[in-house]
Amino acid sequence: MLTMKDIIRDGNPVLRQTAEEVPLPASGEDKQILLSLLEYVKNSQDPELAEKYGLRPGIGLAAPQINVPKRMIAVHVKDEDGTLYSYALFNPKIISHSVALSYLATGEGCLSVDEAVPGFVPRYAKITVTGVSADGEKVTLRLKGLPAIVFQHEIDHLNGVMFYDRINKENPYLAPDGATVIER
Ligand code: LHY
Ligand code: NI
Repeated sequence: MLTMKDIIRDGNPVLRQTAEEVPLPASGEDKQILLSLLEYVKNSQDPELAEKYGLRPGIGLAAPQINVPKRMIAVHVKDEDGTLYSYALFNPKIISHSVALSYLATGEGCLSVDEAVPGFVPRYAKITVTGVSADGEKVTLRLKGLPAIVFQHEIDHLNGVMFYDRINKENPYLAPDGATVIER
């Protein structure tokens, strides 16, 4: 079971690497790693388990954050209607996206970044993501709102990008033109 001591912190070069594609069909070891990412996120949202093991609550996690430079992510989050998006994917890819942008009103945080970094993080408002589940099924997801933001945050980790790289340096709270604000 993963805990905070397994999570690599900002400054470690693994977070700036481009992660490798996972060869498919996945090995048993890669499947285990993938499922452990999802398990962390789920456990971290359970108040008893989070307290017991000192887990910082999260809605997404990427393999480089546990020192595995491979293209794997997990997301466990509800949208504004209460629909749960719970996915663990190998080789997730944004195959198309809107021109329109959105951003979280509260900004973003990261399980690998201990301090808060203030500012809006521009993201695509809508994305289509493909990937492969732990069972080897091809998955295609059309996402907007918070789930779209989390997937973009996690896929960024696979490309060595941190959320604060996307914050405007001169004016961190500059709202992108015509962007939708997302409350969470
Ligand atoms: N997890 C963040 C978390 O709190 C993801 C996140 C995304 C937070 C968007 C806030 C906004 O679950 C990670 O840092 N995973 O990489
Ligand atoms: Ni992160």
